[in-house]
Amino acid sequence: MRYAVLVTGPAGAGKSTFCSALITHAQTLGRSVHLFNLDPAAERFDYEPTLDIRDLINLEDVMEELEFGPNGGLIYCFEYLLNNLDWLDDELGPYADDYLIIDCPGQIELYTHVPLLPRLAHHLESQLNFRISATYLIDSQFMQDKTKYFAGVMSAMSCMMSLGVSMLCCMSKMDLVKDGKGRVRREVGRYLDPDPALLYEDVGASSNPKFHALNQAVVSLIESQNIVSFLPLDSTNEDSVNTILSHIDNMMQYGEDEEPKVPKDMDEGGGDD
Ligand SMILES: Nc1nc2c(ncn2[C@@H]2O[C@H](COP(=O)(O)OP(=O)(O)OP(=O)(O)O)[C@@H](O)[C@H]2O)c(=O)[nH]1
Ligand SMILES: [Mg+2]
Repeated sequence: MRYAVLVTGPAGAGKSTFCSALITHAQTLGRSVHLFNLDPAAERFDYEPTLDIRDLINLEDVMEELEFGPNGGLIYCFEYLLNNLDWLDDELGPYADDYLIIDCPGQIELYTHVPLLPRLAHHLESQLNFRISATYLIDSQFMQDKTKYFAGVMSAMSCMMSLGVSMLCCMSKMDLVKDGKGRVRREVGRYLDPDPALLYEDVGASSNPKFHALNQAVVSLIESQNIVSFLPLDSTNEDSVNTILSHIDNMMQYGEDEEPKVPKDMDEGGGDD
């Protein structure tokens, strides 16, 4: 069995940092994990990816040669990948029993408007025998009031619906929201697993009255679906990364019938840089 976890979330949420922390940690556990960079615009990595969309197509070249702007260029890159999935099949050939951590780009519309991730997930599952899950990261710095919380929840839900795989929602950079005594600041902490009663209260307090009914409907949705409580993530803390890894493993039922493996020698860089 092969496993892949898509690390998704808006720009700057901490996806690449989390990927590096996750790989570093998994390797200390003796696990064979590989980074797959899916961001054609990525510039540098703490951790050299084993698989890299930039080996297939590079945003800079597309913008230069085809005279696309950055967004059109990105979409072109993904359409190119989807039309050349045999490249992926070849690249993934040598990693038969491995665990892939897929660092996704931060443009949310790529998850929903362009069916890149859903189609990629489907291909990995149905053609390449992967078990897939996803994490969705939201920056805790934005979780300071109810409207931002709603926006975050809605974007997480839309990603979950378009991907159609089990998804873990994380609030990233939790080290930045501690008070002087190391406790998570209250206004952020309450959005980790929010009490609907509090959200209802908030709804009445601050927003434009025109939107009360809509806001209340969103609160009921959050309450009834119970799918978007967030796990705290601090990529600078190995215990925190370990907790998230355990949740991901559980979601994919990783290791229920496997032995831990010694990491394989990886093909350094996969060609010229
Ligand atoms: N303090 C702290 N900073 C973090 C953490 N995770 C990420 N950062 C910082 O947040 C910034 C963005 O992190 P990235 O990992 O590049 O975010 P990303 O989601 O990959 O960004 P894009 O690929 O541009 O969408 C960087 O300056 C990181 O150092 C964290 O857990 N704690
Ligand atoms: Mg990144």
